[in-house]
Amino acid sequence: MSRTDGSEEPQSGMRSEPLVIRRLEFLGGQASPGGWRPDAGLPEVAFSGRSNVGKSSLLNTLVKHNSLARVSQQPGKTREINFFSVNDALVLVDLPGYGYARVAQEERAKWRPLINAYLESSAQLRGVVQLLDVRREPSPDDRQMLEFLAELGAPTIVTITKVDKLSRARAAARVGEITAALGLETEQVIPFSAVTRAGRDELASAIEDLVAAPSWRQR
Ligand SMILES: Nc1nc2c(ncn2[C@@H]2O[C@H](COP(=O)(O)OP(=O)(O)O)[C@@H](O)[C@H]2O)c(=O)[nH]1
Ligand SMILES: [Mg+2]
Repeated sequence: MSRTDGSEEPQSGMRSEPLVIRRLEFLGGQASPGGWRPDAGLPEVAFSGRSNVGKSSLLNTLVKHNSLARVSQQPGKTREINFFSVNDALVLVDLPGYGYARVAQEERAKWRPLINAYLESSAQLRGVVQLLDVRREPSPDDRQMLEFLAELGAPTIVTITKVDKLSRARAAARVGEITAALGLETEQVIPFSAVTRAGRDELASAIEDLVAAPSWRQR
C-alpha cells in the first residue's frame, strides 16, 4: 500500500499542495488499552467521531488513497485503533467509531477506555480531529469527547462532515449553530465534504501545522 510518486512537484509560483502523500503504510491496530501499538517515534494526529459520521471517507479524501479506508472498514478492525504512517513523517490514528445505536452495550463499554487510554498516554500525540455530521445534533458522546480533549489540553480541530448534503446557505448556518452550541472557536472548525472535497486542503494544512508545532504535553 505504499506508493512513490514524483509527479506532484509544485508548479513554479504556486504554493505546494498541503500534505502530498508519497508513502502510506498501515502499521497495525491496537485492540485493548496497553495492548500492542507501534513505537511512538513519529508525531501522531488522531481522528475521532461516532460511527457513520464519515470518518473513513474523510481519511480517504485526505490521503487520496482508498487503501486506508479499506483497512479501516475490515470487520474487527473498526473496533481497533488503526495506525497509518504518512511519508515516514507522521502517523494518522483512526480511533474506533463510537455511539452507534445498534452496538451492544457491552461493545460500547469497550471503546471509551481504549480511546481514553490512547489519548492520555500517547507521548507523540499532536492533536485530534473530531468529526461531527452537519445534519445531526452533537450527541452526548460527542460532547463528552470534546470535554475530555479540552481537559487534556489536546489541540482539537473539528470537521463538520457531509456539508454537500445541504444547500450552501443551510450548511453555513448549521456550521455556525454547531460551533456556537459547543462553544468552539471559529478557527477550529472546518466544513468538509468527501463528495466535493471541500475542506480537504484546509484540513491538510491544519494537520501540517499540528505536526510542526511542539507537543502540547511539553509546553
Ligand atoms: N454525501 C456525503 N456522504 C458521505 C460523506 N462522507 C461519508 N458519506 C457517507 O456516509 C456513510 C458513512 O461514511 P463512512 O465514511 O463509512 O463513515 P464512518 O463510519 O465514520 O467511517 C457512507 O454511506 C458514506 O458514503 C460526505 O462528505 N458526503
Ligand atoms: Mg469507518
